[in-house]
Amino acid sequence: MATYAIGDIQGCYDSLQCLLEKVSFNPDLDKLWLVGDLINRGPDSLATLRYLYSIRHSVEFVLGNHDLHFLAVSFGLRKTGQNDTLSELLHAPDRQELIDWLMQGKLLHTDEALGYTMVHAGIPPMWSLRQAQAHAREVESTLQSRYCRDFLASMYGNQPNRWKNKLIGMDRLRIITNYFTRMRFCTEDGMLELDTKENMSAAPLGFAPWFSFTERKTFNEKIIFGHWAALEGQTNTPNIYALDTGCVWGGSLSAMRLEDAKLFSCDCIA
Ligand SMILES: [Mn+2]
Repeated sequence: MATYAIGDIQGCYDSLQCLLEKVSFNPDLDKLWLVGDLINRGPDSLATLRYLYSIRHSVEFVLGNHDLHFLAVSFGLRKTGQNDTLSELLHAPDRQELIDWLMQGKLLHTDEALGYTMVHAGIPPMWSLRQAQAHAREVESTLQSRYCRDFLASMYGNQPNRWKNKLIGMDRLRIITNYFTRMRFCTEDGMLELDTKENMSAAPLGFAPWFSFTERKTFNEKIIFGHWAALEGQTNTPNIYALDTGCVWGGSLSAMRLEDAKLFSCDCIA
């Protein structure tokens, strides 16, 4: 049995199947970890989600910004954008089952025995793993409560852009969600810059990649993340594993076997 962490699939179903064949994935024995952005922008969001749901007992996943966008659209709170490829999924007869499954998604998953933590975008430098877990649970429990619609309606926006323990209500949930699902660049005390999407050398003045701070409280944790295709899988940082290799942009889909950190990939099949 092995555990494979897979980068942002974004509806690239054929590439996912290629990768699973390459590692001889057996859903009865092996586990899949998915870093989020399971759907959208790519060609086959519905097939991807149906397949993952069919093997859900072998899957651990965290929600990405595209997954949350789909949930907001499915609740009628947002309109699809011109680059979205969600309409087949939105009109599928089994969409409610798939939505209900996504609503159970986490923002952070840790396996202490394996020694890895997975998030979609990152963990801000000033949070320990314990604090990050607690803050992730705040959003997860809201998504699974009767306030899920209010949350999805209020989660958009770039403010507040700085963490304070005393933040309450939707402001608090919004910045937690932005850290876990949208962050690339920040300051050491967690001020966010959410506009820049290029690689590390494009850091805006005063900002740096979230994982680059040597005083980061999770410095000794092994962290798997996606979201940042421009990194092309390179972080130059020990214990920090970037798995989004831009499949949906014509790159590749990557997997890491957690037991030995071996990497596998399949070129984009468009
Ligand atoms: Mn993303």
